[in-house]
Amino acid sequence: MKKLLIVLFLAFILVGCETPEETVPTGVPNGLAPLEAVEDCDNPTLDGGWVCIWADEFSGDAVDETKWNFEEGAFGGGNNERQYYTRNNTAIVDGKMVITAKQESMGGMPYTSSRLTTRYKGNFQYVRIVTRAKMPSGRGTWPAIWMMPLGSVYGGWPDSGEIDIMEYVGYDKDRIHSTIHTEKFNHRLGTQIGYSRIYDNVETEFKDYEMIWTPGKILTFVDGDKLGEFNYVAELNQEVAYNEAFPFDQMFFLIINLAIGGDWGGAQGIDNTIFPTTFEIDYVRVYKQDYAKVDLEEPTQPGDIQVAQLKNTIFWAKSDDDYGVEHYAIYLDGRFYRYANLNQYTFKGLTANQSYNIQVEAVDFGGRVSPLSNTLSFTFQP
Ligand SMILES: [Ca+2]
Ligand SMILES: [Ca+2]
Repeated sequence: MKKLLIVLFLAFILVGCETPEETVPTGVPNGLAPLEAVEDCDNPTLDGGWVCIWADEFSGDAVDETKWNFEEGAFGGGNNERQYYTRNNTAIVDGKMVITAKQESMGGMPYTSSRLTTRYKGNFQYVRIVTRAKMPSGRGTWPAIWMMPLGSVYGGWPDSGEIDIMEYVGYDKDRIHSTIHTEKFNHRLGTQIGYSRIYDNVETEFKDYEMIWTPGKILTFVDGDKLGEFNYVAELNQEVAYNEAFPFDQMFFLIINLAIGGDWGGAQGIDNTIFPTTFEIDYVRVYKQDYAKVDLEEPTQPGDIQVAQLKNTIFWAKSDDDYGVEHYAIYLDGRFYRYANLNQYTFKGLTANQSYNIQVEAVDFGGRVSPLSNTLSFTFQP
């Protein structure tokens, strides 16, 4: 039997040597293949191993409906907005997508405009999005480039999160806003979840509006200047489940719209002399980091597992990694139990009043695994 195994093993090695491309596609343990940039992206790679996986340069004659959906109707965006959204108000002009807001009655609303999404056509997680846009002008305009969750795994808005890469309300000239919405992030902790800053000439010049989203962290930028930073910090979130603080571990899709009026955009009324006004987008490029090339070191040992204030919940110090931790594996009495996306976990359905020895290890995107953490003795509360 032993001899047969050795023969089989040698045969395997020989086969492996003959076709190395097929049997060993990359150097990472989980076999991720290197990313290929899409052909229709004018800037296919960015420093840091970012590869363009989805893009629209708006270079055709019409909106590419293999990439975009129009959301049409008088639904008011949930904010009492005053526009009727129709596809008629969007055109591709000179390499740009132009959304025009007009003063005209349609479907019971006094204005028309457009709203487009990439839902089911461009769904993303842990990406870098670079858009280039020029804001409309005037009191009553409310353009935005933002993201909503593809599935509502943590519940309806805002429980599953919303990422506002940029928003602009025309009555507050040149002030760009960047915000996240979650169930409890701001209320419980008093931490700021929105940022805003004045950038010159946003209504007359195109600027890059950008987001870099990695596990537990979202950064936003205007022309490379960091505007927003949103982090998941388990130590500060002991009283709430991670998803109530930071539900950004799921697929999201992109939305681009120009609202008119509404609770925020219309807070100082609508100036009817501004119409028509346009929101112009030069490009949208979505990048993913090529883990097969940049995620090369194993994560450090997770540290300091502790019992949180939230019932039957533990948290631990994040592991460091050259890219980031995709998930943590939780062990109960030495056996694998479940994965956690962030550095907090709530146990359910264990035996009441029983004590368990808990350890955690970090796993990165390349499949490299950290050393196991220290052991916490944890008693499940009924
Ligand atoms: Ca373009
Ligand atoms: Ca790594």
